[in-house]
Amino acid sequence: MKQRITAFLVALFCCAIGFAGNIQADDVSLKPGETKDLMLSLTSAVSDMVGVQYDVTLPNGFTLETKESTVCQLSQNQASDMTCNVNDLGNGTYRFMIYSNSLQKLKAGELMSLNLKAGNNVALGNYPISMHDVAFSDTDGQLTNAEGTTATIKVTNFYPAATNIEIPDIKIMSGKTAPLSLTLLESIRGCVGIQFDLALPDGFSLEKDATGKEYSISVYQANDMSCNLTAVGNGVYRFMIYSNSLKEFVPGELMNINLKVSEEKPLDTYSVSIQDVLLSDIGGNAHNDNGASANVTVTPPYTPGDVNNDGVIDSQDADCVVNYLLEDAPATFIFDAADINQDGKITVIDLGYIINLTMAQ
Ligand SMILES: [Ca+2]
Ligand SMILES: [Ca+2]
Repeated sequence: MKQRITAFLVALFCCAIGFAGNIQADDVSLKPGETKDLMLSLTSAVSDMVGVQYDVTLPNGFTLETKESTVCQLSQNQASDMTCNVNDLGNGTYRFMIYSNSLQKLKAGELMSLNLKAGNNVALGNYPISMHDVAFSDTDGQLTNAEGTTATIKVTNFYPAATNIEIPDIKIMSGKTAPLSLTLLESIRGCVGIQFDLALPDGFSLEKDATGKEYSISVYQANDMSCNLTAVGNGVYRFMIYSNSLKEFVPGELMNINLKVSEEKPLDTYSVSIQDVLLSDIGGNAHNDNGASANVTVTPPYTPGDVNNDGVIDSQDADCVVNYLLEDAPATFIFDAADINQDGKITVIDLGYIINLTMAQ
């Protein structure tokens, strides 16, 4: 094997003989932050060759990711005894040396694939990736050069599916405030910001919390996120959330909004919606998201833990929950007051909370 490599290296310094083929790649489309296979191919079969060497130069912002601890995956189209060496020459250039240990010919078609990754902050547009300084070495130590080729990397929009924002149904006590939680189903990369309108029915409003804001950005998101809030009128509030450093919006909790309902609002279920959702990238390209809506149910006033609604939290409330769990429902049982953890079920967990509350009285 060592001799083969030596013969190959010696051949690279010998003079060229005629055209033997070339290395090429198909154009590839990527989103910022995405990794994709980039297949390199031979334009024609190359017989009696020890191997081929070529350089691949990536544009700024792109890298090759390793897969099974190498960046070079040889195609199964080629002989099974092929070996690939790769050297990172710096400045985005990688040198590949592919050789067959048994002098089998290189077949036309797929040669090897690379895991090409676009950086999170790569701007949308077209970028060249070049295969150059191609040299084929034959069994006599003769060298054939080829000029190489260029393919195009198209960095396209980063947008997730058109429905990416979700809000769950919630209950809110008459005259009180409850958090409305917004979540993202997919990450959003290379995004300057998200803008959306929150439409509330009559009788609902936004309430400032102890920090003086009507909302809080989730701790799961980048810590440099900012938010502007504008009352558009007619119960519509416009939120604009943006990252100063083009950080990724990660899937999961995005923000909580402090929703308030007036005491006069009849006990019923109402719909709140997120609409006119816009995502914008650094190129000013915009994308619409379908938004979301949720049911908000206004419940009678109650005190969490005061299950029998007699104005105090004591052992009778714990007894009520025990009876409820034993399917011996008490005459007065305020479900929402008993469901302390608000998961829609009465369990021993709620009983534990209530016993805790009675001891705190
Ligand atoms: Ca009570
Ligand atoms: Ca519960």
